[in-house]
Amino acid sequence: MISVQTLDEFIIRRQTDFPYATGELSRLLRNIALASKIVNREVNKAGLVDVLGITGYTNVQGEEVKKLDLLANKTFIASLELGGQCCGVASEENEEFVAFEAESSKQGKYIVAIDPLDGSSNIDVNVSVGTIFSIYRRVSPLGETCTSEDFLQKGIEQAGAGYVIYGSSTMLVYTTGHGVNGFTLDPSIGEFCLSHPDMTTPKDGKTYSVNTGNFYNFPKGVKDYISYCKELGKGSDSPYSARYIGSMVADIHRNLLTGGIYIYPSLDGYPDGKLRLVYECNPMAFIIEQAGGTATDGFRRILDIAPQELHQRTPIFIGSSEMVLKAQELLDKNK
Ligand code: P6P
Repeated sequence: MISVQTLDEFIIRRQTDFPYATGELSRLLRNIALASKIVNREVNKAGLVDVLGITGYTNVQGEEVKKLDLLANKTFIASLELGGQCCGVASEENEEFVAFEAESSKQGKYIVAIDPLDGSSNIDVNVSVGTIFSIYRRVSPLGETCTSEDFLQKGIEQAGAGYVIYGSSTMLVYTTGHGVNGFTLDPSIGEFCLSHPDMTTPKDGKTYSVNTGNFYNFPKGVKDYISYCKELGKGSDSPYSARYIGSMVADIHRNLLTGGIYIYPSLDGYPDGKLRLVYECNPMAFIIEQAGGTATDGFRRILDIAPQELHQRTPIFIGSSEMVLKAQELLDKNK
């Protein structure tokens, strides 16, 4: 009988990684996992009940907000507020961070930044979507409401980060700085079970994920890297593959497992690209680095960038180190 290790059991067992741990980070991770099970239920039945479609609202990004976005946002914020270990949440869906006012919440040691449902444009066409979360120890005093400084820490300060991919199966992948582990949801028991222990990403790969529809709007170095990938395939019996789902979590998850690079660069009209530093790029960069990969903005390590505002964007080159370094080499040539 193969012994199944649930996420709860794993978190508690690994709590010893933190000799001074009081169990609060463990409980916070379990709150996130609980919320993701609820979101998973809604995502899986989205086609059956009226949770699809547009709410008529737009979020701070000016993107149409779909009902599942709102539901996911409320679910994660509620679970984190009820859990008591978190004193506030920043979300893609909220212009300002949410500071929890309950006295018990003000004692929370952590803050969370989250993209509750990334890739939501794929919801209506049944393509994988994801949740991305980033956990920091607060820098503001315990017992007070959290402040913007809590949310504008460099990515290198993260206490934890993870993503949930709602795909052919639902997986939760996370790190607390001691490697990366993946858990697959077993709906028959409602538990995330350890399925991908100690995840590492190949140093090199042959998959490049970038929206080549923007090719003529990319910087020359990015164009040169895409051409380089295509050139390597000429006459080769194992050419590079272009794989782009339009869902960052799904693309990066695949590349983490099989090797590859995901690129969302700056482009004409979007000097900082599209993806947000605080709740998309930093958590994914922490995970990829912990798995042995690399994440930069084309020039600087993502985790070293000091955020200036909550929803700021950054270009991102993330994945297998050899591929990111090659892209960076071509960018440097065209500075
Ligand atoms: P484009 C989804 O909206 C997202 O934030 C990422 O998940 C995805 O990789 C990217 O944007 C897709 O953007 O401009 O290529 O459609």
